[in-house]
Amino acid sequence: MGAKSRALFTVLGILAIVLVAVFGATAVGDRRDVAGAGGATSVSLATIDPSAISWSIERVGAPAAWNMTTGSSEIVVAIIDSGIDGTAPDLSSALWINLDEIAGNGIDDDGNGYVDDLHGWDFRDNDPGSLVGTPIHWHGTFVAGLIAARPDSNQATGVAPDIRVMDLRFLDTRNQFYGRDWEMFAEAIDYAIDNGADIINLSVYCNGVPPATLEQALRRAHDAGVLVVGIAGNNGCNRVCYPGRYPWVIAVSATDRENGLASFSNYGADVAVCAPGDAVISLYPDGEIAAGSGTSFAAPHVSAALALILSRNAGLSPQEALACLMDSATDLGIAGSDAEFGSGLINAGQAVASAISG
Ligand SMILES: [Ca+2]
Ligand SMILES: [Ca+2]
Ligand SMILES: [Ca+2]
Ligand SMILES: [Ca+2]
Repeated sequence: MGAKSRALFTVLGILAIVLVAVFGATAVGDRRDVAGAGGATSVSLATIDPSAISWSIERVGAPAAWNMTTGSSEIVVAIIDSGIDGTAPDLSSALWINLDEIAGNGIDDDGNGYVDDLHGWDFRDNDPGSLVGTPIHWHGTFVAGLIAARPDSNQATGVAPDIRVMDLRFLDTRNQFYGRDWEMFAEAIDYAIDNGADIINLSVYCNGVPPATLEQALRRAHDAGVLVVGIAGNNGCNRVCYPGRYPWVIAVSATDRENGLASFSNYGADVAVCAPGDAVISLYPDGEIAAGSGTSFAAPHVSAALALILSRNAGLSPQEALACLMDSATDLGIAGSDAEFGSGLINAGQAVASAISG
């Protein structure tokens, strides 16, 4: 790889954060009235105060979907990102557990090639956990919160609070990855495929064209029936970045509170659907509530909506699940599918309703 392309790949990170404000807990009192179910097995809908659901969760129709399903613990979204703080009360019971692995005994009990991989693997550190080794960036926890935060501690509620998330750390402490990391990226994708993920959330983009290593890994995911959700990118221009641009990746653009395209969101013919990504509310490590912006935070709504569809009907093929989502999306912008919004704003309620077989 030449110096020029290496330079391109060095910026690659995500940097989804156009705008980030961290609020103290008291500043968001109106979001803290979600009564927790307290248990680890399922969310009690009766205890969720509708006024405590954050705007983006409501905007994608999640509360309507929850009348049909809040998610199945059998459905797993692998989050290849900067690592998850699974000690946050809202996330601790949402983590996928590798039932065939005994944690901390120094043995690869399930023989999958990873020792003590209880909740996933930290590919950045090559160790079993995001909370050991190098410090994590907040990005991955924020993504996880949007997908699966449970209203256990009166904080945030994700779109699919009863599914499970697999923690595959790939981005470094600065939320970046580098030109030497493609093999690592592919390994994380293969881990998700081999260990039962139904969906992979890739809130990551780069400004160059990745090597065949990544393309092949994403093709393997597709061939294995794993849905991959990616992002358009945050340059505010007409170009969907890789890996969102691959045909096997569902590219998501970001909308704002007025259902307009967020100023930072890339767009282009490869956009499949859109979701809120401007000043959306989720969790920081340690469970603090914050607002974040980026196409990185639009994609998790889509991953979680797909997870709800599969929770409702596990018999759907990946393509059928995706069709439920795209066909029920609310058209935005010019009539019909367009470069800014794709098929439109996802509607989890209608998508889940349409997921019944027969
Ligand atoms: Ca193992
Ligand atoms: Ca072990
Ligand atoms: Ca680590
Ligand atoms: Ca349109």
